[in-house]
Amino acid sequence: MTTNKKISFMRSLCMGIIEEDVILPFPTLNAGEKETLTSMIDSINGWLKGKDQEFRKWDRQGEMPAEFLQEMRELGLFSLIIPEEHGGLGFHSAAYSRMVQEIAKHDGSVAITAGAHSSIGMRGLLLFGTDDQKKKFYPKLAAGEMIAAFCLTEPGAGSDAASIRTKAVKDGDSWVLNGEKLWITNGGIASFFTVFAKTEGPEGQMTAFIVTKDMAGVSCGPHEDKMGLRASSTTTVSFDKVRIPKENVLGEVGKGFKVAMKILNSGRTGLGGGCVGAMKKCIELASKQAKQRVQFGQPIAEYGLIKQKIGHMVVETYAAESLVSLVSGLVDQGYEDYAVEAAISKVFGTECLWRTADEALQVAGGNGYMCEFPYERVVRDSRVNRIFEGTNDILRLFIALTAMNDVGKQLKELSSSLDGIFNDPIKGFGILTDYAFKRMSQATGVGGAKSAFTKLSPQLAGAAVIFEEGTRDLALAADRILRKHGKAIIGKQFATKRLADIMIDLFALGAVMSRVNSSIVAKSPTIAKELEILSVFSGQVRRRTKGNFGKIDDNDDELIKSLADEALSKEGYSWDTL
Ligand code: MYA
Repeated sequence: MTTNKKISFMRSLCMGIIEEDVILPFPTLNAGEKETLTSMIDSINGWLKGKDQEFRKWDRQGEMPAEFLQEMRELGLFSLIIPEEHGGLGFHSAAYSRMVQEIAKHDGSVAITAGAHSSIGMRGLLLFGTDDQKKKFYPKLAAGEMIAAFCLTEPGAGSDAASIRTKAVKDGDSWVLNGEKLWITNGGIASFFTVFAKTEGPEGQMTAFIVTKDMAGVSCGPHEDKMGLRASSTTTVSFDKVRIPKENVLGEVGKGFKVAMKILNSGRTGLGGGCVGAMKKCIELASKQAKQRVQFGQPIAEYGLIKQKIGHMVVETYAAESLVSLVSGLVDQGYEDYAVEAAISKVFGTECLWRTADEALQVAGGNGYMCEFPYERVVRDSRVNRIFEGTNDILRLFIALTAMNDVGKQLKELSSSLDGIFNDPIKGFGILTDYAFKRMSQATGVGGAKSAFTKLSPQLAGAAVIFEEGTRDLALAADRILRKHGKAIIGKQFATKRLADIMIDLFALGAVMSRVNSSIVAKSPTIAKELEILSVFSGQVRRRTKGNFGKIDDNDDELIKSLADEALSKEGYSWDTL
């Protein structure tokens, strides 16, 4: 059993190393949390069930009534991650993610209101707060007396988070804050803000602060008119000469960028859980609709193309659920470096939900397009998931470049140790064989006696081969791409995205394998169907990764760039048929 909690499964994988102890066995909730979670889920379902018409009304109005927010407070929806001794439910990552899942089954706006509070709004306090800060704010946050918001994004700083211009200047024992934040979830209802501002010091340094609504100079703009999640509050938040006591610095002065990233990493399984909940809801809606709707003399559920959609929805939901549960399990087990894994779970979960919501709407046909039914709302609500909490594009670059950075370091070490290879054959020999052995084991361990998996049931042998072949090819591809482009890889976004897509697929497959393996060990009654899911998903991963590996050398990247340049220069399409 590995005890090294510093290992990142995916960063190792890119070097061709499969750390099976990190993903096996599949994580489970502890008994205490399970019990609290179950009773909380019962209360939530009892309370939210049958409120569909109200959710629809609030979506159209673009606002959630104050009485409903009050009910959310009373049910403890703002206390989810706050330790029990401070009045909260004390949920860790997996239980929290599962809770957001349950809320999201009912309504996206409710899920985001509760989720933005816990996932990002007050998570900095949980991760970096001092005892005094926790003592002061936890009780109010747990009661929902204070609702929290995360203030990073600005008019000129979205994906490029380091380019914020909000500034805090030290003045005696306090800081003076000036600036404006944009698209702040919960902005209009929050009174606790985690705010990031540039502070003096080396270029680009920022610091995180706790700002409260009662401080003079804090104000918020009107509710934004959004495509989806319309009943949730999104506003600008402005700071005009706001005086912040030095006790409200969160984490270290000048280390705010890392604070922001760690909050986002840690909160990502909340959004993942929300996506899984919405997907389960889509399956329920689409299945009922398909059985009720009769065309050409029989329920449309009997038709192959409807079954194809619902079957794929099931596979994607199982895969996303496995991935999100695995990542939250890693967080709960104390793994320190899960940034890449968390980013993968965000990208994968949000894209699975997008496809699932679209297909559920398609199954419902004309009804799906009518606002009277929930499908169009789920589609609108789920669109932003691919944009906020780090766009999926920027996260793909983060996923692959982090891995490439590791491989680059390894190559650099190798090449510098080869400098004196002929003068010192023994040293050189050792390093070369070590390197070659790693590469060889990638090439020959696949599926055979040397398989990297020692804890998998033989029923998973087929999937294990796909995983190991993918790992070997991933490590070789990372190596090859880096040798080809060197540092210029940063500008090679097509290649980087391909590598990220391969990593995403492999990690999702690893999560599904781990879960199915645990079901086999537990002799789960549903195992036959789970093996069917594994069979479909591993086939998809094999085909997709093969396609992506092939495109590393055989692609039309330059042509696509040329066509984009044409459209950009003309600011439109150049070939009208008239
Ligand atoms: S909140 C706003 C979301 N905004 C973002 O996510 C911003 C996205 N941008 C970034 O993440 C960064 O700027 C990127 C780096 C990644 C682009 N973990 O030179 P660098 C380290 C740990 O690459 P940059 C919202 O949307 C890196 O290793 N470390 O930096 C509301 C390096 O370290 P070192 C990280 O090029 C959503 C250093 O930082 C990470 O400037 C509401 C500098 O790196 C990382 N991740 O850009 C959602 N990244 O110096 C609510 C970088 O040591 C959800 N580093 O080498 C609630 C639930 C909902 C329910 C849903 C219902 C369906």
